Amino acid sequence: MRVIYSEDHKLRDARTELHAGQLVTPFEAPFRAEWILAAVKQAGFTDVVAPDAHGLETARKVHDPAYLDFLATVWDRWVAAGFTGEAIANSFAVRRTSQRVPDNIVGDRPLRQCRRYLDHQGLLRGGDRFHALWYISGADWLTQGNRFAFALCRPPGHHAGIDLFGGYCFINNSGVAAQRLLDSGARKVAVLDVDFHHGNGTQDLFYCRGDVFTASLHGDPMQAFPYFLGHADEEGEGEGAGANRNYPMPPGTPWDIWSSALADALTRIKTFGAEAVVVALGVDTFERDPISFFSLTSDDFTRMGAMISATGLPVLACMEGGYGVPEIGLNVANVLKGLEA
Ligand code: OKP
Ligand code: ZN
Repeated sequence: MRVIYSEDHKLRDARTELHAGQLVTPFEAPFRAEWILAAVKQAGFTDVVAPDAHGLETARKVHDPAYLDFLATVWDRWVAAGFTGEAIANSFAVRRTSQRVPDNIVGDRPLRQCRRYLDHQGLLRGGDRFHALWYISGADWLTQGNRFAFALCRPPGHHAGIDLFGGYCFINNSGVAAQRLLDSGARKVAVLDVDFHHGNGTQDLFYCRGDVFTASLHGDPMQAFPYFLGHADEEGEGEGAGANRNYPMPPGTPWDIWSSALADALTRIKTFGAEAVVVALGVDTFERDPISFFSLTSDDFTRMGAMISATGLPVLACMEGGYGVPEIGLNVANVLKGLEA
């Protein structure tokens, strides 16, 4: 198991999050990666290397280049407009409004589009803009013939769509990694999203494509973020028809129910003909996660890794969610153990 990690994740350190009507300390914060790294090392995964610096070429194939330009410049434009707080959406392009993009940064298209998530989200400031996509070097580790890699990246990525950010995510790490595998010779790959939240961004990236199978197991969007996508009848379109699968599940969902959804997703990934699996690895399905409502135990994460491993496919796990409690480290380490068992 190659573990990929860089201290640069600490550049992403938002000040506030609007949660339940109050500005709170963000759930998605640097301590997460530090706790996870410590637990993973303690569990014996000591092959930890820094990611290679990557440009935006691969990201441009899954994100709108204009969106990437927006990310690259938004903070400077925000400051130039005289604002000192975090860049946050506070005006909404709702139904029956003009789709013209205003010149003012507050009305720029992606800043506007993020509002559909109704999620307070500080924007990238400086050097933290694109480092998370460096972790796609985990894909290259597989391409070189290795079976397992773990990209210990943050911020997470699976809510970032073609030209949208939200839910702590800006660049879709797993999606860019999947693209990288294709560019390196794989004909078909899968992104398996086991984070508690629906991988709406990843679904958006590949919804009309036939070369990437996307599957997401998550809290029912009728009751859980991101609310507006993730239903079972979203199956892909055009070339991508049949290549997206959603498994929305209710509060309290325990391992036996969750794992039958996983078994179904894995069967479909094999039938699809994926040559590798990128796992969008959130451990916020844990029973004591502070912002989620499933009931997985720490031992269940070992079982999860073992089930994924039984496909026989190469696996790149990309870190997504998992919050607040010390067990996030143990739970990630358990998935890695299950993969290698
Ligand atoms: C990101 B990942 C609390 C409301 C919900 C967004 C949750 C994003 C989860 N402030 N905010 O999928 O773990
Ligand atoms: Zn999540």
